[in-house]
Amino acid sequence: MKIERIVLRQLRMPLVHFFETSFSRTYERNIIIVEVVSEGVSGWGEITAGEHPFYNEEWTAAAWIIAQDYVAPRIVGKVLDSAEDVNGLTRHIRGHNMARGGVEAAVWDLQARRKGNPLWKEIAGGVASPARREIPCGVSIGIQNTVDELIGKIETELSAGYQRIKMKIKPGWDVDVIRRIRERFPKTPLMADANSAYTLADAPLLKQLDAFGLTMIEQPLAHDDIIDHAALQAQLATPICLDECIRTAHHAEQAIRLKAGRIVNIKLGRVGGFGEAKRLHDVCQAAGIPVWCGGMLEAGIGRAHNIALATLPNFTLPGDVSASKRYWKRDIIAPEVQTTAHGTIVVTDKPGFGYEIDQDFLRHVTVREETVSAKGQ
Ligand code: OSB
Ligand code: MG
Repeated sequence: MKIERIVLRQLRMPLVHFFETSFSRTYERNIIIVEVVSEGVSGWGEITAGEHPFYNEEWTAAAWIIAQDYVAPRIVGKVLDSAEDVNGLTRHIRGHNMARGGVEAAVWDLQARRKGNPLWKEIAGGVASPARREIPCGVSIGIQNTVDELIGKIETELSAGYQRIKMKIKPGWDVDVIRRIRERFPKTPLMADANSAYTLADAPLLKQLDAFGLTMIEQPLAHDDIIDHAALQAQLATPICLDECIRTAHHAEQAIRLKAGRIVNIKLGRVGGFGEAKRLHDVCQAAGIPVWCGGMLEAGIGRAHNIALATLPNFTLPGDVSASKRYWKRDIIAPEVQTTAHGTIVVTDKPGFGYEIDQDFLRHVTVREETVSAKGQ
């Protein structure tokens, strides 16, 4: 497939409710959407960088420059045998996996649409049906102003059917909060995500969480650390799930070798797209490490890509893939992503990522647009 042009669009979309992690509170997302065009067909991807370089080193403004000046020019004008090629063509760009991954995912969507295949089929190498037709869904609930507000949110999500509750924690919003939540919800599968807010010196505090039967604690230590996580895991009964520190399949191999965690959260952007996400999935599967699909407050395109990813066989745990309406008054895809009463998303058989772009609304929320074309065109 000859890539004729890549259109980048920056969107501004207010969240229906602020989302607070240990590193910041977000009210509005600035998302970059990638459209890759070949012979009249468009493939779509989403760059999942946040508004600030706090989750990892990427953020919208930098991701835009990397996508426009480094990633797109290496893809536009090329004839690709497969979407697999994008990773190799951009791998020498150090870091910036989200910018690379948004473009890579768009090329996968393009490839699927050109063949009339659903994206899940394309990424799984043409299998007749996905490993699962319904994706088990959990929710990630940010830090609230009060524990009572958090309890209210959990009640809402459980009555919507979601299968597990993830809470964000940070120093000062941890053991006492989780204790109250566990008392109020004795049987609910609960987990906590610290987004790197602690150090190994906090091991005694984190050990107190063992009393609450959490299914896992996500990325308690530094965003780039594996070694201290191994030391911490040796002291905790609660399984550690790694997020930020796993950016490649090779990182997962190293983390598994060191016993730095027992579960891995796979995010398409963080690892640079479907090619690396699949390799990472396979490494974990071979080692008996279950994975689940993480989220980055995506709009519909990123959400739909996550659904496709979560059909792969080792995504056995509920992910942070949830309904559009939890984040958006109106999404940029139609229909919006919806969940069943038992907390699943049903995978579609439509071509590509399986939903339509709501072009009117996309235009409405676009604040910046730039096209990268092949030289001489
Ligand atoms: O660490 O999983 C995370 C959102 C922004 C940045 C990091 C994370 C998150 C989430 C949200 O937990 C998951 C979602 O998109 O629902
Ligand atoms: Mg996380």
